[in-house]
Amino acid sequence: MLRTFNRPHFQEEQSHQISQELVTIFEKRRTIREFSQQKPASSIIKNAIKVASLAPSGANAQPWDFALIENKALKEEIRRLSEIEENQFYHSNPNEKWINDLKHLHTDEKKQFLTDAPYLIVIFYSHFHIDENEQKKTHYYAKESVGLSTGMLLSALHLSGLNTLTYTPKRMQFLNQLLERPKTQRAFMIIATGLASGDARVPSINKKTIDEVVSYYK
Ligand code: IYR
Repeated sequence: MLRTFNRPHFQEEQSHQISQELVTIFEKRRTIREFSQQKPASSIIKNAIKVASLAPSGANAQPWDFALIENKALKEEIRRLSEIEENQFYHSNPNEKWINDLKHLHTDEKKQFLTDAPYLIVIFYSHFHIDENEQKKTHYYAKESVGLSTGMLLSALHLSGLNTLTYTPKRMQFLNQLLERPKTQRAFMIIATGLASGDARVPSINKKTIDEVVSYYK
C-alpha cells in the first residue's frame, strides 16, 4: 500500500548552511585507537543504533542485528580472541604486502581499545530469515544494506560527540559462539565507541579533495 509522503519544507539557504556545517563537522571525524575510561550514557548509543536501524535496505529486509556490549568479561574475551587472530595476521608471510600498506597507521596485534572503550557494538547481518510460516525470506543486497546502516551508525555517534573505531579482525566467526548468535548471522564489523583519551594520537593522513572524487556531468 502506498501513502502520501509528508515532504519536509525545503529552504535552500538553511539547507546550504547545514550542508556546509556538516562538512566542517565530518572533517573532524577520526578513527580513534586510544579511549578514555569515561563512559557516555548508554542512551546515546541506543539512539545511534536506532538511527542505524532506519537505514534503507534491499526490499526493506533490515538484515542487521546489533550487539551492544558493556560487560567487562565479554570485552576481555573479545580482545583475547581478536589478538589470537591478529597474531596470525601480523606474523604470516602471505600478508607481508598488506602489513606494509598499513605501516603508516601504526597498528599492531595488540587491541587494547577493545577493553578500554566503554562500549563495543558488534554489527551482524544475515542473508535470509525464516518467517512465521516457516518460509525462507531472502535479504537482498544484505551486505550493501548493512554497510549503509553502519555508516549511519558512525555518523550518529560522531554527531553525538562520541569517537569511534571501526574494527574487523580477518576472521570473526568467534563472535558467533561468544555472543550466542545463530549460524545464519555473520559478523560485519566491531565498532568501539566512547571518548578519546586526552592524549590520544592519530596518524597524519589526508583525505582526497572533492575534485579528486567527483566527475561532473552537467
Ligand atoms: N585487522 C588488522 C589489520 C588492519 C587492516 C586494515 I584494511 C586496516 O585499515 C587497519 C588494520 C588490525 O586491526 O590491526
